Formats: sequence, structure tokens, C-alpha cells
Amino acid sequence: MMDLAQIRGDFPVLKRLENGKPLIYLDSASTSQKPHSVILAESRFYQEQNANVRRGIYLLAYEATELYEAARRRVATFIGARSEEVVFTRGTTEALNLAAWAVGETRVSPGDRILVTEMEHHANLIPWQELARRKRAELLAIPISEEGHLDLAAFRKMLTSRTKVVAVTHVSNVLGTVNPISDIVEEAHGVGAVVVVDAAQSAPHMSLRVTELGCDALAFSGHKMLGPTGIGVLWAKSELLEAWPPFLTGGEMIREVWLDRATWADPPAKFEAGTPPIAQAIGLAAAVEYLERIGMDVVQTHGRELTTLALAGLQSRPHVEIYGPKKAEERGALVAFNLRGLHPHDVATLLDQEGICIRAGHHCAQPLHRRLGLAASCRASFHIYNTREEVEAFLEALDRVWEALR
Ligand code: 7TS
Repeated sequence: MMDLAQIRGDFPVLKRLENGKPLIYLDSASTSQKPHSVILAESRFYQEQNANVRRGIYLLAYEATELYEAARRRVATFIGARSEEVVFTRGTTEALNLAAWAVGETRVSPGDRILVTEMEHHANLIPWQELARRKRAELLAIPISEEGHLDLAAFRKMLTSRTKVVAVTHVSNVLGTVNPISDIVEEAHGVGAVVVVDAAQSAPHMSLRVTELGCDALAFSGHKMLGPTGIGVLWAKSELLEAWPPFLTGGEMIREVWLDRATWADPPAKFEAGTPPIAQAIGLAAAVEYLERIGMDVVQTHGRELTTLALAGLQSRPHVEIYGPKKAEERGALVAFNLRGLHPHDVATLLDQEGICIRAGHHCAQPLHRRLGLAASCRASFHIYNTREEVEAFLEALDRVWEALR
């Protein structure tokens, strides 16, 4: 059993009052709050060890490098990977840009096929659009069903010997859908395509084992999983990292440099040009430690309980339209919805006046909203520090919004 009061006590921002009422933060899918241990790990690094990594001869720099590499090992263990396969990036967006660039340079020729899905966040769509444009390849989106599941029969029909890559989100940031990655991988590998997974919404909430998923590359952000902003991860299989050309070039990613050419360092350094986000990596390691202490199974169960409660509450209100799977077991810890005839921004603004933070907009998934026939939606999302009482307060506040605006 987890002690929710104790957990909440670990998150300083939750002590904030909005108009005398406690803050209710239901936007963790945008960015999660940070526990004290993460904030402390970052500031302690600046106070006690700050030096650049991989270059200093002195003890301070050695310690900084050790902490940075220990962070990499910790993150690798968290996803069941080897640390030389973990590249630190600024976040999911940069990681996916790197993957799309490198896949393009090594595998995609004119006329080849790139598959994405209708539910991708722009971060896992636009890099592939740009790749398709650059290489004159064909970009196709796997369609979704009315309930927000991927149409796997349609996916199978899209696979040909020219399909070189399938880029898919693990958990949709709008529908909440958990996609069957290992099934997708099996089919994709059948035609020799690589699979790149956007784990931005799954890494914060469930135990990830890259070997079980079977994918070839996977990206996530620190800031959605209790860690700092400015740090993310691209995991990829060693043989890919060996074959891929560097994405950014400059210091620290080289082996030897002449005026007219250079050779590359081994991965992951090959993909970490310049001074990396050192304090942020150390903060991310503290976030991983925090999540592991609670246990990812407990984190997932808690998210599911709150999602079940929110889904039931929203479903019982006839003026609420919900997007995505009806069952919490088929979802990540979030629910997107609309109140009939009301603009999501108005709903979110009135909730904000009660100190309740939800997201309203297209959530960086415009093609998905267009597919759903919507301009925008509201989204409530949860993490380990949210309570049942907060979900109930949100549902009651939503009734007041409906009475005020209907
Ligand atoms: N992929 C998914 C599925 C996401 O949800 C997000 C961020 C990203 C990629 C990009 O992550 P970043 O850390 O590089 O920005 N999603 C959201 C969201 O749903 N609301 O705000 C950010």
C-alpha cells in the first residue's frame, strides 16, 4: 500500500493555495509535478559537484561524469536496456527527430513507405512528414476505430516490402489508448521494417521493458515522469546506434578531427554533441529512483483507479462526450472529453477559477482532432500524487461549469 498523504507531502507545489483552496493539478500528461528529491538532486549537483563531463582531469569533473553516467545506468535499468543504448536528449521531441533523421539516412529511399498512426502527437508525426518529403517517400497513417483503437487489419494491409519504418505512440496523449506494441513489432519485423515507439505517455505510468516490447527505438521525456525539463531519452538497439550517422555534430561526439573531416565517438556519445543536460540527467535518475521506490505497478494501478473514477463520473453525465476507449484498463491515466456545445477553453478557464488545472486545446494532435470531428477537447490527466477526492472535486466543479455555461 502506498501512503498517498506522504507522497503528496513530497511535492512542494501541491502546498499551493488558489483563492484559499488547495491546487488540484490534473495536467500531468503535459508535465508532471516534481518531488523534493528530484529538485534536491539537481540543486545539490550545482552546489557540490558542478563541472563539465567527459573532459576534466580534476576530481570535480570526474565526480560529475560519474554522476552523469550513473544516471544513464539507472535509466537503462528502468527500461530493461543496456546503458550504451541510452542516449540523453532534450526530450521526446528531440529523440524522435534524431530517430527519424537517422532512419531516413540509413533506410529510406524514394518510393519507400513510412507508417505513422492517426493518433500521433505532432512530435511523432512531423519528423516523419519531413523525412517523407526529403526522401520522396510515401507517408501513410494507420487509421483508428470509433473507440480509438488502431485498426490492425488496415495496418497489416499497409505493410509491404517497401515499408521501412513504423512510428507509433505507446499511449495516446488524447485518447489514452494503449497500443499493442509487441503485436505491431511482430508484423512490422515480418516485412523488415523498424519500429520507433513514442513512450512519452507510457514511461511515466507503467513498467517498460524494451526487450519485451521488441521495438527498435523508443523515446520519452523526463519532465512527464516526475523529472526535470530539458532531459529525455532515446533508447535504440546497439546495431542501429552503430549504423546511424550523428544528428548534431560538434564537441564530445568525435573520436578524431582534422580540418576537413572527423570520425565519431562510439554511441551513445556519438549522439550527445556539446555539453549535455548534466543536472537534468541527475534529476531524472532521482525521479526514476522515486518511481521505483513506489513501484511502477503501484503507479499504474493508482492511475487506473483515478481514471476509472473519472470515466465513470463523466459517463454518468449525459452532456459529456468522452474520447477513446471506454474501459480504464485499455487506457493510460488520462481522459479527454467535451461538454456538449461548450468550448474547451471556457470549461478550462472556469475550472481554473476553482484552482483546478486541466488542459484544453488540440494537445498537439490536430490530425486526431480533425479525425474526431473536433477543433479541441478538454483533458484531465493524473499521476501518483492525485487523489480520489480531487477527481470527485473536478467532477463536481464540472457540473457548476455546465450550469453556468449551458
Ligand atoms: N509524444 C507524446 C505522446 C506526448 O504526449 C508529448 C507531449 C510528446 C511526444 C512531446 O514531448 P516533449 O517532452 O518533447 O514536449 N505531450 C503533451 C501534452 O499532451 N500536453 O502537453 C504536452
